[in-house]
Amino acid sequence: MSTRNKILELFRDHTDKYLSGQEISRLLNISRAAVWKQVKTLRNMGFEIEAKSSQGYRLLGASDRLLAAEIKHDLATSVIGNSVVTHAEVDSTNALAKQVAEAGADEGAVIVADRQTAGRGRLGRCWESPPGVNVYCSIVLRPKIPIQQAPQLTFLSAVAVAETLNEICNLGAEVKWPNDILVDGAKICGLLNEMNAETEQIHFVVLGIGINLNMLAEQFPSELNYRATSAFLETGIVVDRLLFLRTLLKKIDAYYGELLEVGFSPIRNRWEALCNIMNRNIEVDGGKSVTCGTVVGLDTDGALRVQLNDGSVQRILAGDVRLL
Ligand code: BT5
Repeated sequence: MSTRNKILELFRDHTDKYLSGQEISRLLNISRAAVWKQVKTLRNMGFEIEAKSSQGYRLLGASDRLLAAEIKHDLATSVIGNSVVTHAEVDSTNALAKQVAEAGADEGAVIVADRQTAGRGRLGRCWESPPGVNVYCSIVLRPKIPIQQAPQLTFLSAVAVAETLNEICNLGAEVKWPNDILVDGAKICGLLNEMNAETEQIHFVVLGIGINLNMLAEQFPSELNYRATSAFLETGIVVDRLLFLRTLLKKIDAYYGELLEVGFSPIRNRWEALCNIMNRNIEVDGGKSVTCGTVVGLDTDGALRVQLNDGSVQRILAGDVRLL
């Protein structure tokens, strides 16, 4: 952890009293000049730090910039967020998470960026990632589950994001098979889960999550081929990104533990309850063929189960779903 984050953690742990420069320098084994320099930087970052002569410093208010120490503080998760790294700017949090996973990062490592310069969607598409408004994060997992079950993690993250949007932002978010979260039909979140595995063993999975929280209409690219939205555009209320991300990480942690312990059923039930196409007539364009039928559920490998007119049930593994 950087010196700055260590100081921040000390402040967070002692909001009820002043910490003198001398005390901080002793606790962290740094010079008093270094303490002063870091306090100045934290103030520039938006932290309100009171200085009282002969008593010391005290944290009054937190900045909205997502910082590792703030995210980790009292997070009380068992796996997710064991390590958290935040960046002002990266090309893609998924790319970085894959690098750290390949270098041996522990399960639960979280990479967060304020801005992405090359945020990635599926199939080489881009994810628009302006600074200061949204959440872009990637989580490294090393689940001991069969490879065929890896898609369960996409549904797990979809449920966690939709529930967090509904709880924190009071939205009626729905999940769209396989990897989108929608509000009134407009995309508010995209998930990009990438796996590194061989034959029967998963080395790691990176859960990539991009959520539009405070994004303004003019920050969306004009050439979007479908409707997109943000929590702010839906409610007119600015979302506390830190509170949102911490709630989301706790939820993912709880659901991940549950998945490993009791299996996919509880996640599947929650996903089906949040899914806007359950028991409805749809058309799936799979590229080569189009399937029409009624959605009857989700399989353990993430396939969508669609009942055809003749009563048989077909498993859809990929394609674009349209409501009829
Ligand atoms: C996705 O792809 O929806 C997955 C997006 C995952 C983004 C996260 S952010 C953190 C992590 N690090 C990364 O580099 N990526 C992940 P897909 O279903 O292919 O949708 C991409 C399409 O969504 C684009 O082609 C645009 O049409 C549209 N789009 C781009 N930016 C958007 C935004 N901010 N909000 C809504 N739609 C967007």
